[in-house]
Amino acid sequence: MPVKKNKPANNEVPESKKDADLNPEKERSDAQLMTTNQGVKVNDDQNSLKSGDRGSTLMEDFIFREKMTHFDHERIPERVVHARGSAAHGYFKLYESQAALTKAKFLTDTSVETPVFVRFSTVAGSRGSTDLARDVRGFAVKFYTDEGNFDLVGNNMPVFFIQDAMKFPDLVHAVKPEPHHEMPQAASAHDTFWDFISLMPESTHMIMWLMSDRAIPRSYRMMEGFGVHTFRLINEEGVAHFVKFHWKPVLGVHSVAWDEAQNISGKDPDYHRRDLWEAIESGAYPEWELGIQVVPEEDEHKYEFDLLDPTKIIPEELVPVQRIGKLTLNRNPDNFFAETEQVAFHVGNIVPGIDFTNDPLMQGRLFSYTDTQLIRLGGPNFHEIPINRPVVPIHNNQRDGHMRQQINVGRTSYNPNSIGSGCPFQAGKMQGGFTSYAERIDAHKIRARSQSFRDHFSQAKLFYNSQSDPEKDHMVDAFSFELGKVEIKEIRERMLGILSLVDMGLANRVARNLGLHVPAPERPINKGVPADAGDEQEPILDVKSSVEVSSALSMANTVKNSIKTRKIAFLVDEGVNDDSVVLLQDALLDQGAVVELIAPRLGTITGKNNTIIPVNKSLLTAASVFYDAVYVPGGASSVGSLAKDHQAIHFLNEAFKHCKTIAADTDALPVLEATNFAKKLPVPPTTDIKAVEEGLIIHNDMGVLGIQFIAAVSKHRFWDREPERRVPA
Ligand code: HDE
Repeated sequence: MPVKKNKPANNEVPESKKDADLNPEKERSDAQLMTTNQGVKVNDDQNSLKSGDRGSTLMEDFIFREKMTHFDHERIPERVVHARGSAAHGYFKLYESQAALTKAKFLTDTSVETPVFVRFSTVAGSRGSTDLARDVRGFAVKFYTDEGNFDLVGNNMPVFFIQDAMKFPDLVHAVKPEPHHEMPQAASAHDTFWDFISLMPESTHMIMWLMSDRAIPRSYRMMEGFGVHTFRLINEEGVAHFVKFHWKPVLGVHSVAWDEAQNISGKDPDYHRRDLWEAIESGAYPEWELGIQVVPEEDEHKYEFDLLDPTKIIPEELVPVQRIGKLTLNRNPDNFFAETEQVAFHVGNIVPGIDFTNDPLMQGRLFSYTDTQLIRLGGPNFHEIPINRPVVPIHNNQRDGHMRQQINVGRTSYNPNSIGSGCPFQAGKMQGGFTSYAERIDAHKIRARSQSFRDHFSQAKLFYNSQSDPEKDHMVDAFSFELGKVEIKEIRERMLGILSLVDMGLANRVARNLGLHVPAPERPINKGVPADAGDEQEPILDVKSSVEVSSALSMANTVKNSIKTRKIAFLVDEGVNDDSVVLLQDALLDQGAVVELIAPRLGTITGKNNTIIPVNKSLLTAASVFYDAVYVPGGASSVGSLAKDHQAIHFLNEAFKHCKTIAADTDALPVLEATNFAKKLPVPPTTDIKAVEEGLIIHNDMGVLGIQFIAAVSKHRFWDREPERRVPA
């Protein structure tokens, strides 16, 4: 039975046939008429049935009751984590067969385009919370393969806070708004979170990622994704390899500044959702390459970390990432609820050729996802919701339950049977039936953590040491901000103790901002575990990472060769030099950037050559934080007006503070001279080198200005400007 993925038949009137004639007596086709959910035509949708024209509403009004009952239940419980999300459809295409590693068809057949649905999310906030919270981002991919659904339910950070799923409810209770007053929303900067973290040294590596700029992405399209756990790939011969999955964004990995993130949260909490939606609508399809790190089974114990420990990466210097295919998102959902909200991902959805490992975090997840979806999606049949259905037919003996869609025919719902001719039969190995990897297990039943999981600092150090100076500064700021919001001094001190075991310089800088001293280092242990419970009280091991610096961990080394989809603001007013506007606009659009003209008011303006130019946004609704760069064209009257406009000057000050490229025609200099960074302006005309080093461009040759501007915008940000940024904005 072929599965219809989207748009189940409904009676919606197609957009193009919208009819403004609301005359109730007009002849219409049945398809245009309203019905109840039982298909009964409704003749009055405006009034309930009453006992007299001023009488009470009658219980027998089935039309009213059905409408209201449905409305009452329109909301389903939000996800307990990852509640805030946005998604899109697309496809995955393999570059080269991976048959040597796996028998999974979507990873061996390069002719197949596997449909996917991808949902990005924040973790801690509620459904309506801001996109720009400092948080981990979910990166969940459902591959609708010809052998069933494979879900790669990952994050934008390659490690996790805890090593055992047993601790997940505690972690989430600690980070969610505090239970007595339900504050703060979508924020980790509060006592309970840092209380927990400071008592869980295993979270130290993840905390480094969370306090880095990875936690405030510029766009979902510009972040990496990771499967986190080590999985297994199994080939036709049954040979297994360990594998880590990566998603590498074609546009590179970029973030915003923390001050900017906070600003965006107020001005457009839907910033990432809008960005994803608009990019896809405009045809600038987001793309990621799928990468794998492969470790042969015999190398399981080769490294100083345990492959099963989800608080560890495999540094790319030890095992390079091979790029094996590309994911492209090319279609926005038709209906947010039906698709983005109702999609149910599960780490346990795997296909033949892929298998689990004994990572205790992964093992716990295998239970949690179905369990949570049973309640969230109202029963055991959520796999029948269109977005969750596989593209291959389903045949089994599962029956009935809440909201069953399938009408099973016949007498048999058991196996083995003879009455139903034995159907459905089990698929033998030759017919692609799933067989688990026959891992040898010979062990005692214990409730404890492996010794090999006891190093909590080597990779936290590796991460910190791999950051560029601006990135380290941002981490100091982030720790200072978050711990500065913590009210209990002992928690702040305990955290400083943990930081001192990562890097004394980091701990001292944060301590200074908190007005505290770094306490004498104490070897931390996982606190609160009774001495007789396993061996949790054992000290943490002092392991040294065999890689000291990994360039893949710093965003400074990411792809910086394109301005595709970057948003550029042109600040304009009456009398603007329309030649400059058109020339630069054309050059930028040609490179795939998005240009918006911003003026003191909406409508149109007249250029100095009398061109009528439509304005996209007014200074009242636009803000510099929505753009990657700003350009101020010349034109005496426009320049004169903008130089006096406090909103235009604020726009520029803020763009400077957030280290963005700023360009102006030489005759627009008076506008830049009215800013707080006037003293830092280069003497025009700027050189190519200076432009790319500093991101400040002043030129009157539009050809040169265009080249310098494009080169500078592709660098993303000029973080080196920050130490001097003490520019009020
Ligand atoms: Fe999840 N996680 N998780 N998680 N997770 C959920 O499932 C859970 C973990 C991740 O867009 C829930 O349907 C446990 C790691 C994503 O719909 C829930 C543990 C990683 C999403 C759940 C983890 C993730 C979820 C909530 C510790 C990265 C959103 C709603 C053992 C590899 C998927 C739901 C979407 C969602 C449990 C840890 C990624 C409660 C118990 C590690 C991207 O089942």
